[in-house]
This record gives sequence, C-alpha cells and structure tokens, in this order.
Amino acid sequence: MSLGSEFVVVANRLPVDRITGEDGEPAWRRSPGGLVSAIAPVMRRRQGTWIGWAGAPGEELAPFEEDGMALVPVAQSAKEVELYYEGFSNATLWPLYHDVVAPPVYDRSMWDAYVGVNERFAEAAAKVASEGAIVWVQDYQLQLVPSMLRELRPDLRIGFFLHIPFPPLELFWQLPWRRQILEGLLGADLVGFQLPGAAANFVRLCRRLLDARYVKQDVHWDDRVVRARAFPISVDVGELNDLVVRPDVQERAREIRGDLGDATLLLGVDRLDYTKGITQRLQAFGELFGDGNLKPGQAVFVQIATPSRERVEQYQLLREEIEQQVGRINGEYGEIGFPVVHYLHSSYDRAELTALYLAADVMVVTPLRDGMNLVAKEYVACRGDMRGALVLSEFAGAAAELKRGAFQVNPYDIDGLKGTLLAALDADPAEQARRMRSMRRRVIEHDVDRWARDFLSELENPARPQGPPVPASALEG
Ligand code: GDG
Repeated sequence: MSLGSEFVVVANRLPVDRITGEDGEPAWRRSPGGLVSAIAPVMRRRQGTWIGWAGAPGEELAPFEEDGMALVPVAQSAKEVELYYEGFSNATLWPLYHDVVAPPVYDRSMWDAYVGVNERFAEAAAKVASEGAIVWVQDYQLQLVPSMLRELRPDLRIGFFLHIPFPPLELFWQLPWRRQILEGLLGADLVGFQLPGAAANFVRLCRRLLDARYVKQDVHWDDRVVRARAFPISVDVGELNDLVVRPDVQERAREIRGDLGDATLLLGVDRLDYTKGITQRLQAFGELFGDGNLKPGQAVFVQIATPSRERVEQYQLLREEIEQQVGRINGEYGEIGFPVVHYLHSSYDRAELTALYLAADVMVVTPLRDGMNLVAKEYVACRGDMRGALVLSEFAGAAAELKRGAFQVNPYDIDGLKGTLLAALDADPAEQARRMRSMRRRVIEHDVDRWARDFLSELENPARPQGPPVPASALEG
C-alpha cells in the first residue's frame, strides 16, 4: 500500500505531544521547538508525512492528521524503549558521540533492539513514500534507516541529518558495530552534520574502516556518491520575536528581575544531561563567593534543568550530584533571603523561557561537548535590546558561529571559567551591544528555516560531484 507522500520525515518522535483537551479528552498539540516549525511548512507544501513514535510504550496507533501534517506512528514496546531508546541510543551512542564524557555501554541485546526498531522505521517509510520521494531521516537513533530503506526502495532520494557530534575515528573505533553504523549512514545520498569537522570525521572513517574511495567530502560507495556536508542548525527567529514582543512576556521578565532584587542574574537552561557541563559552571560560580569576588545578593544563578532520560542510570546519578552540589553551595554561601543558586528541575513553556532570556544578564552555556546548542542561539535571538552577555563553551557547535561575540570558555578549566564569568559580569553596555550585534547578525541570517532549505536544496539539486574518486589506499600512510 502506498499513501504516496512526496516528502517524508523519519524521526524517533512524532512532532506532537499528547495533552488533555478542554473537553477533558486526550488530544494532540504540535511540539514546540525549531525543528518542527522549520519542517512544518515544507510538510504542508509537499503533502508530507512524518513517521515517528507517539511516546507511549506498547501503544498501536493508526495514522492521523494534526496541524496539517500527516502523522504515521511507529509502535515501540516497553522492552524496545528500554533497549533501543534508553539503551543503545542513550547509553551507548550518546556518550560515545560526546567524547565519551560518560562510559558507553556496549550490550548486544541493546544493539539487536536498535536494529529491530530501525527496521520498523525503514519499513514504515518504504510504505508511505511515493515514487522518487524525498525522505529525510533525523538523528542518531535511526542511523541504520538510510541503508535499510534504500534496500527496500532504491528509487527514493534519502537524506540524513545528525543533530549531535560525530566522533573522531579514535573514539568511534571502540564501537563493536562501527561497520554496520557507517554502512547504515552510507545508504543516504546526503549525510548532514552540524560542523565541517564532523563531516570530515565521517569521510575519514569511511576511508579507514571501509576502504571507500572519496573525493573531498564525497564518498563513493556501491556505485553511488554519498555527500557528507555541514549544515549548522539554528533557531526559529520569527517565533522567538513574536514571544519577545508579547506584553505578558515582557511583564514576566520584569517580574523575575523584581523578585531577584538588585542581584545580577546568571542563567542556565539545559536538559539535565552530563554533556551540558552544569556541575562545572555551578562549581565555578560557587567558588567566586568563596574567593570573595561575589557576595550573596549581588549575583544569583538560575539553573533550569529540564527532566530528561530519567530511567537511564547516568542521568539519575547526575541529578543526585547536582542536587547535592546546589545544597552545598547555598548552605555555604547563601544567606537568609539570598540563596546564590536557584535550581529548578522542571519544564517550562516557551513564553516563560523567553521571559528568563530577557531577564538574564549573563547566559551561561558550558557543555563539555554539544552538537550545536540552541539555547545559546535562542538567547541571542531574543536580545534585540542588545543587552546581556553570552558565556559559551568552546566545545559547543555554536561556538564556531558565535565566537566573536561570546565570552568563550573551556569548561574543564574551572579557574578560566571563573575569570570568564567575572569578565561577562563586568562587560559594560557598549561592549555587550558590540558583542550582541555580531552574534545577532549571524543568527538572524542563518535561522532554522535557512538550515532546512539549505539541506533540502543540496539533497534535491546536488552540486556537481567533486572530481574523480581517489582510492582510499592511494592516500594512506
Ligand atoms: C540536540 C543536540 C542540537 C530546554 N528546556 C526547556 C525547553 N528547552 C529547549 C531549549 C532548546 C532545546 O530545548 C534544547 O536544545 P539544545 O540544542 O540546547 O540541546 P539538545 O536537547 O541536547 O539538542 C544539540 C539540537 O539537538 C538541535 O540539533 O543543538 O547540540 O544535543 O530549544 O529552549 N523548552 C521548553 N521548556 C523547557 O523547560 N519548552
């Protein structure tokens, strides 16, 4: 059976969240966030279909339509969620691809589940795609889908985008299933990464591990050319602008500021994840009080840590560690009425996040490794008032674009981090404006809509191949 979509997106999750409607009945609402808003217009224009999991284990749902998008749910049993999603995706690939900042788990039953679920996604895509359709596969949970889908439907044009970093050969080599993953990705016509360095890692691996021929960033494989390219993702500037100008959002920003008295506000917004460098930034901030550089009431850190992957052990351990650390810092340096850290383990709506961005004097983004980091770009997109400072890790993909305006840090260097926090706190309005202007230029010109357009136009109208292929062996040694 073919439903005949010309444009198909395949992602682990569907772009909708389950809510309780006004009538008390269950309903769906489009998920917030840039990816969905960037892709939704293309979906409508091309009668697209989105294939993904609806979020409840064991639930079998028929295809449905929401917000002008055709949605095809792919079921996942509770066991599959444990082994494929929490297991191979988030306990194996996630730490491996983020510089092994936590030890990856290599477990054969997790791998088997990963293969099984990837197969199901590929079969679903093969069913709904029309002849010659464009299929765009998203992220590390589905790296086998491109080759599985090509096997079923060689007529399709297949793109893949990896939202997280792609590791260097020396780390990827650890993976017992390294060959299968690379061959899985090579099923695509275009493999997109956040940064050119990740694309280069991929090409180098194809050469070393598969002995594939290549020219620059084109890998010649199975009589096809697979293009590896960088497409740095960005934010929905228009959507954020609409929030920034809302009177209730501006009022809320004033209210937050009012609640904090005269204190300078430093803000962190992250999923609670060990790659985000939350403990490093809190340690540096706490030490500034110990050293006498800051006094309670003078500066306050608001850390939003959105609950994430709560059944994965590393995430449970991290939560305990951060909660102890916040307790220790407040116990040591806080005074009655003046805690130095506000830690909020909760999820907020976009309007509240925007109000926080508007209220924050210093946005602190210190991942140990991050594909891009949209929070950094969202902060910049919201600060049309040219105020505020961004402290940004060198290990965030976003640093490549924002390096001139951000206060850059190595989050492993706690003394360096302390110095940079103080420099950001000290920046005068003229310096803030100069830095913000340069960052805003970049983010406004390269928003998420441009990201999606660039990817799809490269997929549909590939630039000419990059010259005759070079055998891998010719360049070794
Ligand atoms: C992966 C890659 C890459 C956070 N708390 C709340 C909330 N958020 C939103 C932020 C932002 C998004 O979640 C987080 O995006 P990041 O890019 O910062 O990080 P990951 O979740 O790790 O994303 C990353 C990204 O994919 C895109 O390719 O940049 O490198 O790791 O938009 O605002 N949103 C709401 N409530 C919250 O409490 N509504």
